[in-house]
Amino acid sequence: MKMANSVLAGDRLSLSRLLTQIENNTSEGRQAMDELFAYTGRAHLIGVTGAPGTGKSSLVNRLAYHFRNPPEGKPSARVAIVAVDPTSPFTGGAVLGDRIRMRDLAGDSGVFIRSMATRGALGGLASATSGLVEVFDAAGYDLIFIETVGAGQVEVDIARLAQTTLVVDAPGLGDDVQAIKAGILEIADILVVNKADRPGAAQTVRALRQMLNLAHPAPKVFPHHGWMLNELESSTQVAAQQTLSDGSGEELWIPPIVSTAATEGEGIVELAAALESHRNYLSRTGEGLMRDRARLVAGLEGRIRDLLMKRWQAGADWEAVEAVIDRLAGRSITPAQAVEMLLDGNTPEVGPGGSV
Ligand SMILES: Nc1nc2c(ncn2[C@@H]2O[C@H](COP(=O)(O)OP(=O)(O)OP(=O)(O)O)[C@@H](O)[C@H]2O)c(=O)[nH]1
Ligand SMILES: [Mg+2]
Repeated sequence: MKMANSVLAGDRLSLSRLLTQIENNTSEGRQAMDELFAYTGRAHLIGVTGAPGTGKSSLVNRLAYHFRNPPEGKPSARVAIVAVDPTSPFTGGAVLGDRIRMRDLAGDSGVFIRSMATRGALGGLASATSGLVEVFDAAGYDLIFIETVGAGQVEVDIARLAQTTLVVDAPGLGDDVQAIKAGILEIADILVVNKADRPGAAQTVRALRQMLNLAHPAPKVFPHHGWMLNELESSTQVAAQQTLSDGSGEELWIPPIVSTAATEGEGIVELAAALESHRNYLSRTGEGLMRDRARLVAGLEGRIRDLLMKRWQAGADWEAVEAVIDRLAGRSITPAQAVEMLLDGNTPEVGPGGSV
């Protein structure tokens, strides 16, 4: 059977092989992705980012377990986890020790965990991640967690893949991390203060709330975010408090701050409720469709850039190209003029020193 068909049929070995093909950017992998594309667009893509060691993997483990074993009356979701360039290996849950029987997760056929090292992604990390996510989506995983470390351009690019982005913070990080945080705060849909069992957690919540207030200065926004785990009476309250109107009838999403202690399993129900609430917001307001379009357009633009470059390279007269580069290096033409000459065959009228 073709790889794409086996993946659709739920074969884990084929899925695993296809993921490797995509990481290696092979033509076989690209072909399978084309065949799978029509089956994508159904999963909830959740980015999880934050400084090293804040507890992202522990939280994802807990959330995966929660959605696999939901409270009565709710269907259990299939969960995929992509850990991008983890600084510590994703163990499938061993970090949690015996508290949560992670063997239940590791041996669960409804969970698939994949780690990807930066060096493993030949076609670029963001595009490889996007490929893996698409395959999981087509394979019928309902929730796909994408874990990344840090706050660089790669994390921001990867966050663009996600429909919901969790930014994970923890008490006791240094000032350099505080600076990083300002950058990732902008991409946060939900803020998590993990390690709430540690001293300083309340202070971390306060600091985040202050940064949020700077981002959302409207005074009436104030009471709507920043509630902590202990202030939550029930998970339904999470759903009720997260959006407000900006007065124009448009619904705004205010990132909630959720306190958790992943190792204890505290706050996981509330965090899961916040995730569902954000997903409901995305579908209710049409924002989800907009994000999906934006993601597809970004991918499209990348492909167009690549293809146009290849076409131009294939048709280029390399001697002429060398000659233009010589003039550029000699400062007798500008980069803009060089591009014009190479793409349109135009000769600039006057060079910067009048020496064309
Ligand atoms: N006290 C406490 N420790 C925690 C909590 N959550 C995670 N940890 C510990 O923090 C350490 C890092 O946890 P991870 O889940 O690996 O953190 P991470 O953010 O995925 O780490 P990287 O992927 O390496 O950036 C582990 O030793 C965890 O046991 C928590 O809520 N409280
Ligand atoms: Mg991790």
